[in-house]
Amino acid sequence: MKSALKTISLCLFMVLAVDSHSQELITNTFNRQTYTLNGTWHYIIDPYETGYYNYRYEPYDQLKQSNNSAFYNNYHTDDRSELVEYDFDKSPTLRVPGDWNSQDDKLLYYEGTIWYRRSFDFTPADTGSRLFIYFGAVNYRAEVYLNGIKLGSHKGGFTPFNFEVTGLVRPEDNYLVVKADNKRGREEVPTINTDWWNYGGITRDVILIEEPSTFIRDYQVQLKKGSADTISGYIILDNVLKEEKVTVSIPELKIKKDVIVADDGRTEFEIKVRNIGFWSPGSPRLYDVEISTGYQTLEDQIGFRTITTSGPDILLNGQPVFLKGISIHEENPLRRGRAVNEADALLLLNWAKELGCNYVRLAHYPHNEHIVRLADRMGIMVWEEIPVYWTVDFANEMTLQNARNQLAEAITRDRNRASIIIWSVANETPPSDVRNRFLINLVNHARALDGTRLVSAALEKHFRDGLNIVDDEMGNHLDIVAFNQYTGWYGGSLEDAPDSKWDIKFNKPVIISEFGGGALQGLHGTKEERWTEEYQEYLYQQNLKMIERIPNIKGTSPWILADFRSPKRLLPDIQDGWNRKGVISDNGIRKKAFYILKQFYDKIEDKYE
Ligand code: GCB
Repeated sequence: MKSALKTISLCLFMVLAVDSHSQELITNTFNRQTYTLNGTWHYIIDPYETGYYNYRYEPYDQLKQSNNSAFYNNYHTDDRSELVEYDFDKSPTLRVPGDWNSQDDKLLYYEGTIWYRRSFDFTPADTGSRLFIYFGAVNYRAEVYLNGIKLGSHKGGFTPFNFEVTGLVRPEDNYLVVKADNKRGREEVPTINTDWWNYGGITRDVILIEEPSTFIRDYQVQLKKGSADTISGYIILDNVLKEEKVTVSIPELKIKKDVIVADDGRTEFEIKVRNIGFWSPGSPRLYDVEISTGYQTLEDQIGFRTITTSGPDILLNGQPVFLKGISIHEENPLRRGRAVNEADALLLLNWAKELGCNYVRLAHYPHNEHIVRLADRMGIMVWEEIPVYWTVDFANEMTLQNARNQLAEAITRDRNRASIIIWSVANETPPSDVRNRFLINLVNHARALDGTRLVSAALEKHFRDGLNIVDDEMGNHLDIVAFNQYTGWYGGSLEDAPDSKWDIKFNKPVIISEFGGGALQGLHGTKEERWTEEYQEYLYQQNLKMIERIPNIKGTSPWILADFRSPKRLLPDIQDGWNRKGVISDNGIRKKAFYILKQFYDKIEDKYE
């Protein structure tokens, strides 16, 4: 077996198929017939992309595809069309899912290409099945090959993608190869400048999905916008050859509705319901929903709630709600790496619960599906965001298309999660016409993909003539006016904070999407001394006094739940590569500010507890 593997692994670059981008996303992989490809994968560090480009810097993929292309006709002194100088079997291994930076010391700062390979045997349960390989996420760019055949590529480090592999999988000795490349790029999303660690690799689950030849690929089953008694949505079947009957049932609500899917594969439906038990933080009720065809029954666990605004109020199921939140990065500070599984999600959301939160801001990119499914079950409302962060290349059409694609992949994956109440399209982007055009495009895209949720973005405030002003043009286009402000950390006096004056130009709900300051856990001093827990504690006291008085304030998500790694944080003995604004330290210890925030939340009455 070992030698056979070696021989086939040498055929890695025998690319037979045309490069294609990833295909239509399969949703609800949690309830499908799947086989994990997680585990240990061999890896090769390839900073010069030697496995991808030949000595004329021509991609092997393209050489193999087009033997009369400019590539092929380039002058070659000898035949170097296949790489032989590598050996996966003798190479070390990494855990998948997982970032590479935290698994091998020499990869801590690595940004570039790593090749991964996993071998597997597989026999489908049914011989007529279709097979797909699904990646929860690869940061940032993935090129994927199965048994030497290029399946395609994907760009965007935080969203899922899949490829059909029907007919390519054999009973034994399959080898799946991924080129993961986390090089940053000026025109990418995010761009080169971020305040978080650029964790590389196959950071989320990899699975093989087995489906019948015609299958339920995607659907939405949610309360219709503006209605508390009509469930509406759509169903998409893949490979519809004739009209098909599909049944949507919610046994607990005694719903059983037949719909017909025509041969374009898609149908929309509406179902009247009575006595629905709404999802809320105090009662995170999920119903078993079944969608069935003649060949398949797909289950999901779905909560039903409405989320709307009315003037300055956010209404959950028609009742005003205050968002008691905290911002979270997708990182387990205790393991010092990307959060990758349900245990990591539970650690983070349990901390948020302990703080008294009913809401989290999952910053600054879509987190893994484990955490949003857990938020559904734990009753925590969620702000989900795409990494349009700071200064992406707003004038660039490709950058916009990339952001739109990441937004679509996030919404497609999560549109049935009751916990998600807000799609955020950006964080702290500098206002200009070209930026407005970019963001308005994303706002419209989000609304077109999912009209049932609120759309926002974390904006900024500015200070003029003794006034804090929020007048970003985007405020006119968003459902919620959210902005970050760092009074007492990046300027502004803490002493005067409670009396600060605010001029917010929009009659909409206001969320302070970030505030905070850094403290090294265990460092003590006076409240005037930066980096001490006492300074951070005072900063929270004063900011919360200020926030209470901000007109139309309907929630906040301070920065941030836990200290997180950031290459921008250079101060020796204090930061050492960590952003220290966590209310919990990198060893899980609550700082003093944690208790100030908790007290503040505990005293806000909440109808939903
Ligand atoms: C911000 C950013 C966040 C940073 C934070 C900070 O405004 O949105 O990503 O980490 O400030 O700590 O400066």
